[in-house]
Formats: sequence, C-alpha cells, structure tokens
Amino acid sequence: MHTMMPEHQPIAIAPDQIPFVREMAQITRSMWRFGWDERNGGNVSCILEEQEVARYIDVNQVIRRFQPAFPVHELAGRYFIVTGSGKYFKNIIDDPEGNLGVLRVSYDGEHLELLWGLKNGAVPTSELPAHFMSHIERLKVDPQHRVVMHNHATHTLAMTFVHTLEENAFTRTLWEMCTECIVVFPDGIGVIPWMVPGSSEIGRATALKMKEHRAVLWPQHGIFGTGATIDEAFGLIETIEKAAQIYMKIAHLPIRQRITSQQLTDLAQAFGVTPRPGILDMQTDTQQTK
Ligand code: 2HA
Ligand code: ZN
Repeated sequence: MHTMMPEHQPIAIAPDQIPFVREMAQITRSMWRFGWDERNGGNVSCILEEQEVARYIDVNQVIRRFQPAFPVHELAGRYFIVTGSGKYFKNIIDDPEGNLGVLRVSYDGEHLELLWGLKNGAVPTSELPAHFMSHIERLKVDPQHRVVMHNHATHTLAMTFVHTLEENAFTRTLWEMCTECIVVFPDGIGVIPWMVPGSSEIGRATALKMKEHRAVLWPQHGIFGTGATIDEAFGLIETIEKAAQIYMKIAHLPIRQRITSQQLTDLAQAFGVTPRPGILDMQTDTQQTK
C-alpha cells in the first residue's frame, strides 16, 4: 500500500473529466433522479488505487487534515473518493470539487488527508464511520470490495413500515418479488434496528451485518449497498428497490400466483449461486395473509 512518490506530474484535466470523479457525479445524479436522495440524503465512498489517483491529483500535496471518529489502522494508506457532509446529490454534477473529496487515510491510520475537493471548508459525509467500518468488514470477506453506497430508496424504506423486519423473512419476500433477486443477492439482506444516523453505534451495527451481507437496511431510513464497483453497488440497491416496489404494489391485493420455493431453488442452481441457508423453507408475508 505504502508506495513511492509518483514519477510523473498529474495530467492537467478539468475536474469533471477525472474518471472516478465523473463516475461519482453521474451515479449520484441518477440516485437523485430516482428520488432516493432528497436534499442532502445519501452518501457514497469508493476506494481508489494510488496509481489511479496520482494520474490526476498530486498525492504529495495534503490540503487539509481531518480527525476520524476513531483510528482506522485497517485502512491506513487507502485512498477514497467520498461525498461531502450536507451536500446535495443534485448539485454534484455541476460542482464536483465543492461536493466530493479525495482523501487518504494517513499511513498511521490516525488522520484523513484531503488531496482534492471539499472546497470552502466542506467535510466528508456524516456517515463516514458506517462507511469505514463497512469497508473494513467487506474487505475481509471480499478483497475485490471497493464501494459503500447509502441512499433513501423509496419503496425499500416504505416496506420497512409494513413488513416484518426479521431479515430472513424480509429477504425471502424480496426474492419472491422478481425472478432475478435471488441471483443478484443470494446472501440476502441484513437488517439493523432503528438507530440514530451518523453515530459510531449505527456504523458498528451496520458493519456487523456486512460480515454476511452486501446490503444492509436501516428501517424507516434507507439502505446501504456495497460492491466491487459503483455499478455493482448501485445495481444491488436498484434490484432490491425494484423488488420492494413490486411488494408495495401487490402486498394488499389477492395473490393468484407466485414464484415458488422450488422455482427459487431452480434459479439458484441454474445461476450457480448459493442462497443464504434458512430462507427458502420459510413462509412469507404474502403467503401468510392470503
Ligand atoms: O447524508 O443520508 O444518513 C445524509 C444521510 C444520513
Ligand atoms: Zn441517510
């Protein structure tokens, strides 16, 4: 991780043309358009490789230092692009440098070093503890892991009012809503109790679930999705949100046919995924009530 100084000067390029900045600006714009990130809702952090950053940004020029909520030795020397605290996803595309930041966790893990962006005294997302703790846990189970994404996906949030929060039952219902679900998230969805956002406690509870799931639900608030790429984390949330949308459309109607346990088993087999144990043999919400 701790590598040499880059040999080349970073290439001169408009900030919104830096590939990892563009990708963040575009994905946050999509989330806002979906209505998942009202006002300053939502936050994203993405691990970057040093060479990738050094191509565009002087990694030896620390602009500012921040004190993280806790030392992050596990992430020492890692580079991140993150959304800023209080920033509106709507605005990122027009002012990436004001709304996003590129940071390095110092080599001793005690500080955050701002290398680019977060202009005018902006600071990283208020959910940084949850992001860092989730990155640490996901990296332990998947070395390819890079992205943590949080938003207020509308139907997913709505579903946490009317469906049991028992996570296996919640997962089973989602799997039943669209044929692709069990293939996209065979590891199911983790659910934590309602908690105050922005705290280290909610970060710890989220990260604990991240040991076994790539997606974690915050009841009456939103969702965390993770993945090896922005597309993957976004696609995971998108798929869960689609299933939740179907649920909210049909749960109150008489169900005439459904995806059966056998069909879910067949799907898993056909696509070579292993469904989280203990879910396929359970009854679900839509089955119980009709
Ligand atoms: O950044 O979504 O959970 C605002 C939030 C906090
Ligand atoms: Zn939120």
